[in-house]
Amino acid sequence: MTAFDLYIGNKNYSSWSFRPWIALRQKDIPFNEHLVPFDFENGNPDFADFSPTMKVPVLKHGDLTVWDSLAILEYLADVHPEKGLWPSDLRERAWARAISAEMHSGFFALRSACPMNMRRPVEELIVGDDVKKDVARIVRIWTECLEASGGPFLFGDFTIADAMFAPVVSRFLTYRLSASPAAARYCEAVKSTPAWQAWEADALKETWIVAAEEI
Ligand SMILES: N[C@@H](CCC(=O)N[C@@H](CS)C(=O)NCC(=O)O)C(=O)O
Repeated sequence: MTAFDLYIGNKNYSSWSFRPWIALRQKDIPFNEHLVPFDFENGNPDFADFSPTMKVPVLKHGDLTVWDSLAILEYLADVHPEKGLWPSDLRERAWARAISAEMHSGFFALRSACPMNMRRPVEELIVGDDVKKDVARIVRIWTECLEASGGPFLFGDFTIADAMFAPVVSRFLTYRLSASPAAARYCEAVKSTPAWQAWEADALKETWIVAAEEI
């Protein structure tokens, strides 16, 4: 089969890149990784070589280019139906898609106040009401899914929904955003995956600093 080539940004900060990467690794789908670091001032002109939007992640599969993290994950699910990237049950799949879309198009307060930054020492961050509202909604999503599925992941086994929320898990842990025991158990389950551990080990070795993400 034609190889997948995944273009990503800095592992410490690139929350969107983390989503397809963790899904590919967690589902044992082989791929070639191309890490192209951001240029913090002006954007990296090298992104023009592979990305129609000058953003990452981008997936290349033969002569096909797919950009946008959720579109990449959908494509991987289409190419590898046997990998269980979406839940097999119709109703669960609908729910998984709904929460993935909600994640993809929302939670702006959380995203801007609490950037993904795996190197940042773990320390509680005092956040405003808008972030608290996002956190409460996410905890509710996770709790409802975990109660219905029994865990350890949102729909039992690891799916695209977990990949979509992996960067949020990172933020919850780094900034100690929730005291919910269900959220803590879920964060631990995602963080314990071999795929997370491999990404984080690489992120911790990076030395690039994006000042805007260091809050
Ligand atoms: N909706 C897009 C967002 C992609 C995105 O914003 N990527 C950021 C990195 S996490 C980026 O490439 N930024 C580079 C830049 O803006 O120069 C997706 O889900 O892939």
